[in-house]
Amino acid sequence: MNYGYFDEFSKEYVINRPDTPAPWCNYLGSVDYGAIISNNATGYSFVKSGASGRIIRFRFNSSSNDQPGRYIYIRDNSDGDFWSGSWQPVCKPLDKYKSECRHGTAYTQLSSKYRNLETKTLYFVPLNESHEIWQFKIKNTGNAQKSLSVYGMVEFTNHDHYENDTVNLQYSQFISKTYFKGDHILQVINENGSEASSDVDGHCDVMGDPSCRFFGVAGQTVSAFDGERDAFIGNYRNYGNPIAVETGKCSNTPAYNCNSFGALQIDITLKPGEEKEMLFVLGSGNEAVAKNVLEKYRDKVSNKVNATAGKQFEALKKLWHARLNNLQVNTPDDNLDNMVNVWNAYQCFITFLWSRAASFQYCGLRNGLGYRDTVQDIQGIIHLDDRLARERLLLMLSAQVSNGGGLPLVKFDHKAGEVSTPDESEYAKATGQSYYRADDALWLFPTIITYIKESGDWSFIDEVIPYADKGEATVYNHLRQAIRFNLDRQGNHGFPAGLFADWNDCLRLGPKGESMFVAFQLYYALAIFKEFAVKKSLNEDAAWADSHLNRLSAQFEQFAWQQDQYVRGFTEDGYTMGAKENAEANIWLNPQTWSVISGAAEGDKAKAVLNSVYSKLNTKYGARLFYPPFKKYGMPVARMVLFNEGTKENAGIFSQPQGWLILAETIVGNGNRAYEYFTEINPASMNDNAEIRKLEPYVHGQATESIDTLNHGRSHVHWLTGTASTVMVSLVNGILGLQPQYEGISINPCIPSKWEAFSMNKIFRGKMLNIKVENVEGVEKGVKYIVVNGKKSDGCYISCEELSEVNDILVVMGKQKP
Ligand code: IFM
Repeated sequence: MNYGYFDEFSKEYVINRPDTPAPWCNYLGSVDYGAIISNNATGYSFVKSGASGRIIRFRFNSSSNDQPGRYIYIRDNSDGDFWSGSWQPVCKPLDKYKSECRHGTAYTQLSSKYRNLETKTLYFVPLNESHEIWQFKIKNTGNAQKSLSVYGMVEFTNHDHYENDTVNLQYSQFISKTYFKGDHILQVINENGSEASSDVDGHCDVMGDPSCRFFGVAGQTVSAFDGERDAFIGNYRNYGNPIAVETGKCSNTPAYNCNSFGALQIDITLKPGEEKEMLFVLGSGNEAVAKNVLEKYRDKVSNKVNATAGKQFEALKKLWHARLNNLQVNTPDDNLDNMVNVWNAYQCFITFLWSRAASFQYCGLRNGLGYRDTVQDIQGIIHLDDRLARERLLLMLSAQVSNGGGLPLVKFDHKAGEVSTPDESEYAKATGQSYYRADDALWLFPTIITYIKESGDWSFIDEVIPYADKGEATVYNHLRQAIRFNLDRQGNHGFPAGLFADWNDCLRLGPKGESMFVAFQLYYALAIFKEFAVKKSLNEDAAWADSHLNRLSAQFEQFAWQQDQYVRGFTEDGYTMGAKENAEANIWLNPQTWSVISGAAEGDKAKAVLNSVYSKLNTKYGARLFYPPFKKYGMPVARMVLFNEGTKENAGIFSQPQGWLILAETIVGNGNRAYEYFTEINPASMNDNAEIRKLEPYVHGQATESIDTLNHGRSHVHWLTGTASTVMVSLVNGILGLQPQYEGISINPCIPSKWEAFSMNKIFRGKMLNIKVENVEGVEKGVKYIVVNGKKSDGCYISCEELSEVNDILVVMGKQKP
C-alpha cells in the first residue's frame, strides 16, 4: 500500500493519504532555530537546543501519532462545521476531506479541500531568522459567500527546558504568563528574573532568567485570542474538538499559573472565487522583536501580507537545491535516483546539522555531538559541500584529546584547549560519559582522506589544530596520535582493546578484551596514514605504518580467521565472540565488511567473507548484524542481550552497517549483489509496502526488525542516523564509482549487470562533469576506456589538467583485456 509518491522534479515527497502508518516528518530551520513537522502538522520547535530551548510542546510516544503541533482550524460560521488545514487533529472523513502534504527541502506545504474551500499552508523557517512562518491561504471555490473563522494555535512550553516543562510542574506552571498585544500573543517566562542576563533574542537557558516567545499574525486582523490552553480546548476535550472552535469564539483569556498557549482567531468573509492570505509567525523574542518581525511581513499601506515571505521562501529553496544539484544522477532505477539526488542527500545534511538531537524519538536531551557519529556524518555531505565538511572536521579535530582518543561527547559550546577529558571527573559530571570509546578518533581517517580528495585541499594535512585538553598539532600528527591511542591500548593477542565500546554501543570488551572491528579500522587508518606519509616523503613514518600493517595482517590470519569468516573479538576472560562454534552470535556482519573495506582481506578471502554474509545474514529487508541473536550469553559484555531478539543491536537489521556491506561488495566487484542489498534497504523501494516498513519511505531509519521478531521489515527511529552517510558513501563512491583523487577523479562504477547506461552531473572542484556511462557488455565492474571532451584514454582516471569548465565525459564499461 502506498500513501504518496516522489515528485523528483520538485524535489518533494507528496503524501496524498494523510493516515500514514506513522507521522511522516520533515525538518525546517537551522541550528539557530529548528523545527520538525509531520504530514499532519504535528511536531515542535526549538531555539538552538531541543532540550534547553524548546518553545512549543510535543508529547512523545503518545497515542494519536504524537501531538500537538502547528494547527490551523477553519470554521464555517453558517452552520458551525469545522475542520483543520492538516487532516489531524479534527480528522474529517477522508471521503469528504482531501489533503496533500508536500515535504520539500526544509519546507512543508499542506493543502486541504473541504466544502468548496481550499487551503494551502506553507511552513518554513526563513534563512538566518529565529522564527517560523506558516503562510496560510484560503480560497472559496464555491458559488456562495462564506463567513469563516480561522484559528492558528500553538501550545507553548512553560519552560525553555524540556524536562522541566514536562516533569517539574510544581515549578514550571507558575513562572509563565501570556499577554495579548494586538497582532500577537506574547509569552513571558520568569518575567521578574534578571533582564540583564537575557540574550538578544529574549531566549535563555539559565533557570531564573526571563525568556519570551510570540505567536502572531500578519495580513489580517485578530478578532479574539486565547493565551491559556484550557480556555481554548476546554475541559475533557482534545485538539480535535476545542471549545473555542466549536462555539466560534475564543474567550480572550490570558495565561497566569497554568499552561501558556497561543490561539488567534481571525474572522473573514470570502466571496465566490476569492482567496485571502495570512501569515502566522511563531518565534523567540520579546515584544519589540515580535513587533519588528511582524512588521516586516505586512504592507504598510494595505496592511496585507507583502512579498517578503515569498522572497524568503525562494531564497531557502534556491540554497537547498543548489546544494543538492552538486550531484544529480539518472539511472535505470528511479528509486535510487530519488535517494541520491534528493532524499538521502537531504537526510545527510539534516543528520549532519542536528546530529542525534531532535526528532520524534530523540527529545533533545543529548546536548552535544557524539564523536564517532559526527565524524561519520561529515562523510555524507563531502561530495555536496566540502566547505561545510571542513568546518565541522576542524571542530572534531579540536575535540580530539592529546592522548589521541576522541571526546565521547563534544559539547555544543566546545572550547578547544580548555576542556576536561574522560580521565577527569568534571567531564563525567558534565556529560555523563566517563570512558573512552575504542573507535572514536579512527573515524577521522576515512573522513579526512575523502575530504582532501574531494576538495583538493592537500594543505589541510598541515593545518595546526588544538587538542581538546592541551597542546596542538598538525592534522597529520593528530592522525598519528589517533593511531597511537589504539596501539597503546592493546589486549592479549595484540589487537586494539575494545574499551567501553567500539562502533557497537552495546559491546563492552574492556581494556584487555579486543575488538576486531577496531582492529580492521586501525588497519585502514594505518594504510591511509602510510599513503599520507608517502605523499609527504616521510619514509620513516611510512615504514612505521607498514610494520604495524604487516604485524596486524599476520595476527588476523593467526587469531581471527576461521575458514570463511572473521571473529568479532575476544573478551577479557578469553571467550571468542563470533566464533563459528558459539551457540549464539556465531557470525557477525561488521568484521566481514570491514576486513574488505580496510584492505586487510582481498581476493578469495574477501569474496569468501562476503559469501558468508550473504548466505547466513541476509534477509529480504537487509542483512542482520549477527546471527543467532543473544538470549543466554550477554551481560556484562554483550549488553545487546537486553534488546528483544532480532531487534537493534541484538541481531536486528541495523541500518548503518548496510552501507558498509554495499561498499564492500562494490570493492570486490559484485555489482549485482551491491545493488540487491541497496534495494533491500532503500526506503523508496518500500514505498508501495509502506504499511510494513511504517517509517517515512524517503528516509533511512536506525534499524529494521529481523525475521526473529513479530514484525519483520518494520523500521524504527527515523531521520537522525549514521545510515544516511554510510549508504550515501556506498552509492556515490561504490555503485556510481565517483572516486576523487588528489589530482583528479576516477570514475569506476560497480553496477547491476542489467544496467546498460546511466548518466551523472557532478560539480568537481568547481567544474561541471557531464558523465555518461555505457555498459553494453553487461559487466558489473570494469572500465575499458574513457573519453573526456573528445579525447580517449584507457582506464577510468581523469586528471584535473584535462578538465575545462564544462566537460563531456563518456565512460565505457566492459570486460578488460587479460
Ligand atoms: O554506533 C552507534 C552510534 O554511535 C549510536 N547509535 C547506535 C550505533 C550502534 O551501536
